Amino acid sequence: MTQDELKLASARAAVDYIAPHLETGSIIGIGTGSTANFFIDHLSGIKGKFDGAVASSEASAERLKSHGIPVYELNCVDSIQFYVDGTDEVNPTLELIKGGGAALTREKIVAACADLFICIADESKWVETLGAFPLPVEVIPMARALVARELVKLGGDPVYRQGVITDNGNAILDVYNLKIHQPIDLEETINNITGVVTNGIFARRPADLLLLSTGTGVKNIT
Ligand code: ABF
Repeated sequence: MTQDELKLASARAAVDYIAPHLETGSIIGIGTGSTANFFIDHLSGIKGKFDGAVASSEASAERLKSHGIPVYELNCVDSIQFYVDGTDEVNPTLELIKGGGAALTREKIVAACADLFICIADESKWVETLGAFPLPVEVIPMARALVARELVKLGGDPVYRQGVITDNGNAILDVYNLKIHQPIDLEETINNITGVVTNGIFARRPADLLLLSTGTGVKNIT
């Protein structure tokens, strides 16, 4: 199977997983990226079974609207039943590195509101230890150099993602060569650097369920 076929299988599995639980009034949180796009496209087939969605990016909001799925502001909904999103890396305790698509802050906010966070991924995203994928850090633009110096003190090699402005108007630093053996500690340490908006470690609030697509089928991992 190609990587896209694996992503599609994971996205389909997520729709199959949530469909029996949806009811009038259900709101689904939607991630960003190519796997999330497959999920949005497949979700449109059951759009009558839930009320609408909250999107983690302008791109996902546009895609949802193009399918006729209502998109709500997060501040206007009481609860999010499921948050479904892809990832850049996932470890055996379902801690993640996210943010390759620059949507990490909104993704983390929507995930924080969700009753159940379902991560959808192909097997290339599975790692024993997080950190081979450069860690994205969203920063207030005027603090970019300050934050970069602090990240070097933590042992990382930050690289400014040229030409990228997040949906929140901020910059992204991609941090190479971090060994992330204590994901919760590092997530908190980086978040405490003045000028950091958020970082792409999702460990304080990891995924609850991973639908990992492999050549022999989709595995449900909790
Ligand atoms: C989002 O999309 C991100 O947090 C992650 O960076 C990326 C994964 O992309 P893809 O699904 O295209 O591999 O979920």
